Amino acid sequence: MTKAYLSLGSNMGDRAYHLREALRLLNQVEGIEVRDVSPIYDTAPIGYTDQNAFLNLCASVETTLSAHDLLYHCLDVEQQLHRVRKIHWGPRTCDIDIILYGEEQIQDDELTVPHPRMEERAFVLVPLQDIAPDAIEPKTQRRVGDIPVPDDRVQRTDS
Ligand code: PH2
Ligand code: MG
Ligand code: MG
Repeated sequence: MTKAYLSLGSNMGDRAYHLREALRLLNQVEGIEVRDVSPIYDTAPIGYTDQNAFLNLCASVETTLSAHDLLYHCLDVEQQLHRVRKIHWGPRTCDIDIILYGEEQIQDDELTVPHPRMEERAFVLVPLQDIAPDAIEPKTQRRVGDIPVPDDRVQRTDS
């Protein structure tokens, strides 16, 4: 069993529904158990700023899957939610990124873990610190709770 941390984001349609549905679908996968789920944050878009605000959360999962098989299922759940998106002719509705996979460091064509931009993104760090302040970021061996959070707008919602 490995504990992994995922970042989920949505900025299209019923954003909270997409996040909840993604967690439900992930939890249905054999070998993935969703454990802790952070509060949902309303966050300003980072990178491409000409798009709607996101809802973001982080979730921990216990998994018997390899990191690459976990990634496969994250992309598959995105795909299942993309189908809904296609019906609405909208852009993508749900992004699921692996932030940490145990304390492993992975770098290949498909996957980089820890997520290479996790420290630049308040929308990842703030919810991650909610559920995993004592998790270790293996590159620097720091506690997640000790990583300084960038000053982006993230606003906790009631959900
Ligand atoms: N995801 C991105 C790019 N920018 N900004 C916010 N606030 N939240 C996201 O999840 C996000 C983003 C690419 O995956
Ligand atoms: Mg992403
Ligand atoms: Mg992604």
